Amino acid sequence: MEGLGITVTEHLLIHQKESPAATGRLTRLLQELIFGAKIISREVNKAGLVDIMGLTGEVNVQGERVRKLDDFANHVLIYRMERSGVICAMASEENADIITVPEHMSREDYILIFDPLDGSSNIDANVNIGTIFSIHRKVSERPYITLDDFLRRGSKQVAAGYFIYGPSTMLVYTTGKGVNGFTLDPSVGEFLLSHRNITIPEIGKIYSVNEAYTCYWDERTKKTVNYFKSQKTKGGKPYAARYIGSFVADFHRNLLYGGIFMYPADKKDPAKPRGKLRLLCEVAPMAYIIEQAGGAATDGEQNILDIKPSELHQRVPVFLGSKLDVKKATDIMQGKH
Ligand code: AHM
Ligand code: MG
Repeated sequence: MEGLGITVTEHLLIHQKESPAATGRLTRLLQELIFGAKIISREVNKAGLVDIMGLTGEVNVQGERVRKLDDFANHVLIYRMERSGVICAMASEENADIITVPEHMSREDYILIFDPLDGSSNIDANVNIGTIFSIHRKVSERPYITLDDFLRRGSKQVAAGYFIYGPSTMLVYTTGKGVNGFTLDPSVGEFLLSHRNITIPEIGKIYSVNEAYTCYWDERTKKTVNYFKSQKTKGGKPYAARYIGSFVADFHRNLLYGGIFMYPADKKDPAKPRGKLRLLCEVAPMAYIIEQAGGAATDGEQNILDIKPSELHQRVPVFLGSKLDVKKATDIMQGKH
C-alpha cells in the first residue's frame, strides 16, 4: 500500500531544518497544540451522543454563557500546553487574566494566545467550529512575564493558525513562510498535508457579514456593504452572501474561494461603538494567515497587524479577505469613494 503523504510532523521538521537557528521548541509547541486539538476534535465529534452539549451554567469574562464544549476545550489546552515545557504563559478567550506557567514547571519563552472553541453558539446545531491560536515570543526579561508580552502587534507573531472541526478536522497554519493546510485522517490519527501553499484569489465572489445589524452601522459601513451587494464579480454575476456566524468557518471558506469577511463596528451598545471579534485571540492570527496567503486585513483604517493592542480582550472591527476587496472596503470606510 502506498504511503499517505506528508504528515504534519514531517512538515514541521522539514521547515525546522530550513531555519539553522531553530531549536525545535516551536515544533514541540505546535505538536502539543495538535495533540490538544485531536482531543477536542474527538469530543466535538461525539457531541450529541454524550451529555456534553448545552450550557455549564457559568458566564465567562465576556459576559457570555459558557458551553460545556468551550469549557472542555479550554481546559484541555491549558492543561496540555502548561506541560509542553516551551511556553511561559497563555491567554485564552475564556479567561479574564493571563495564565502563567508555574515556575516549578519547565518553561521557555513562547507565549500562546487562543480561542479554544470559536463559533461555539453553533455547537448545538452541528455547525463547523474551531480553535484559533497565535504564538509570540516574550519580550520582558526572564523571569518576568508581564501583560506587555501579550500586548504586541500582530506583525510580531511567530506563528498563527486554526483547527476547524467540520465534516473533516483540518489544521491551517503559518510560521511566516506561506500557509499550509492539513486534514486529519481519523483512521491513522495523523494530520496529512492536503492544501499546500494556500493562496486566496486577489478578488473574490463572496461577501460575509451579519446584515441584521445594518441598523447599528454608520453610513460608511452601510455604503461599504452596499458596494459588495451591488457589484458584479469578474464573471458578471453578483457577489454571493455567505455568513455562517462561526468565524473559523466563514474565514476558511473565504480563504479557499476568495471573498471578504466583515465584522464592522456597530452601536449595539451606543456608549461603545466597536467590533465584536477579539484582536489578540481571533483577528490578529487570522490577519497573519490571510496576509501570508496573499490577502489583507484592516479595521477599516489600518492594517490589523499594525494595531498596538491596549488590553487583553480588546475588540476591533475587521475587514478581511481577498486583497482588492479589502482595499475597496477600506477605501470606502475612509471616505475615498
Ligand atoms: P465566540 O467566540 O463567542 O463564538 O464569538 C465569536 C463569533 C464568531 O465566530 C463569529 O464570527 C461571530 O461571533 C458571530 O457573531 P454574530 O452572531 O454577532 O454575527
Ligand atoms: Mg471566538
